Order: sequence, then structure tokens, then C-alpha cells
Amino acid sequence: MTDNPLAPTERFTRALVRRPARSLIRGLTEADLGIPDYALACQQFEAYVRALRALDVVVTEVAADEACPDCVFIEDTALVTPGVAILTRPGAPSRRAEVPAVREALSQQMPVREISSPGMLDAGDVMNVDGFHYIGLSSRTNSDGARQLIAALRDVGLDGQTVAMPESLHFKTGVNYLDAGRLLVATEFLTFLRANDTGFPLDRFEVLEVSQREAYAANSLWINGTVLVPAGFPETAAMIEQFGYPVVTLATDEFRKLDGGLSCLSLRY
Ligand code: CIR
Repeated sequence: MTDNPLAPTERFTRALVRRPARSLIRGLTEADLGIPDYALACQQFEAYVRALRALDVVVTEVAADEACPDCVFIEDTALVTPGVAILTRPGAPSRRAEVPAVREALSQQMPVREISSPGMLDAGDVMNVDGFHYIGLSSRTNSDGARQLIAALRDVGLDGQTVAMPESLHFKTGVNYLDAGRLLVATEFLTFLRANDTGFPLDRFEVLEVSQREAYAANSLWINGTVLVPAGFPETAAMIEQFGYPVVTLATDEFRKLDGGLSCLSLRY
């Protein structure tokens, strides 16, 4: 945590996205929500890109790779900081082939480093709070991956720590930082963080609790003062609005079928 949890969050000026591959229909999933519709997924992806651009983010697109069914979930493949991009080694072996194209795109813009074996890390497990990074230890992220990430962050004057988390795909499935010390947390994660010695300093944040019924909307995304919220979660959207944020709702149903949410669809920096 930074000394001042109310330090203003930097604006994002750029984002990298990756168009869905047709092979999306074979993406990894634990959800039992059916097979994604490729055409609809493309429409949802395009609306997402338009929303980022409307918030003054310059969006660069990496071409889809049919050999990588989950490539649209580009967030997991790198952590981009102001000084360096750290390419990950995704926990799911089928996702490791996604990294080279992301390396290629990022290395044109900044220095890059890489997490190496036996480290595993999905950046969906990494939550940045004004330069301090909370790294959930999940089935996709191990302590060696977290150790390598923290070392790389320290080399550029940033920092991080690991956090134990409930069984869930990623840390940011259930916990997302907005700004000004505010945290969106799904009830299940909140219960776990309160009941266990996880290393996460919950009491330093103002918690906006997302009900069990709307748990998926805990993965909402702060972009330059506006919050993108998945469509269909009115209580969460209203709660976020009550805190003074303009809300933009976006359909994500086709990505949800593959356990993906709003944060997974871009790398923001
Ligand atoms: C996976 O299982 O890896 C993909 N189907 C979903 C990844 C979602 N990414 C994220 O939450 N950061």
C-alpha cells in the first residue's frame, strides 16, 4: 500500500486489446453457461473498445491467433507499469502461446521482462493500487511467479505482496480497485478476507460490497474516473453511481461463458 491510500490514481492513456479468435468456442471454462457465439463476442469486444476510446484511451489491437482460444483475455499475459512491461507465464499451459505476440506489441513501446519457469502468473491475479500490487495466489499464480513479479516491480521503484484468496479463477474475479481508496469486493471474497489471515489490509480501504447475486460485477473497471460495469447488474451499477462515478454498462455475456470479465479484455497503462 502506498503511504497515502487517497493518492490520485493515474489516468490510463493506452490500452492493448486482442480481438477474439474464432477458436474462442474452445476456450477454457468452468462456467456452465454454454458455448460463446463468435459474432456476438466480436460485437461485445467492439463495444468495449469504443468505450475505452470514448474515455480518451488510445487502443492498439493485437491480431487474434486461432491457436490460442483464450487470446482475447489479454490482461493475463502481461503487467504493464510505467517503467517496464512484465510478460507473464500463464498458469494454464494452453495459454502460454499467447505471450509472444503481446511481447512483440509491448516491446515496441517499452522495456520488457518475463516471468520464467517454475513461476506461473496470470495478471488477472494482480491488482494495482497506486503502484503497490496485490498478487492473489490462485491455481494460475504460484509463489515463485509472485516472487519474480515483485522483484521486477522493485527494480522500477514499485512493489507488491502476495494475498491468499478463496477458490476462484483470479483475484480480480472478486476484488477490484476503483480509486481514492475504494475497493469493490464480492461478498464471498469479503467473507474470506475477514475470516483468514490473508495478508490483505482490508481495513485500509473503503469497501463497496457486491452481493452474492451480482458477484460477477465485482469485476468492474475504473477507467479515468468512469467505471465500466457489466450489463445486467443494476444494484452494483447503482452503488457505484452513488459514490459519484459515471457508469457505462457493457454486455459481456459471451466472455462470461469463458469465465472472463471486463478487466480481462485489455491491458491498460
Ligand atoms: C481462462 O480460463 O484463462 C479464460 N477462459 C478466462 C480468463 C479470464 N481472465 C481474467 O479474469 N483476467
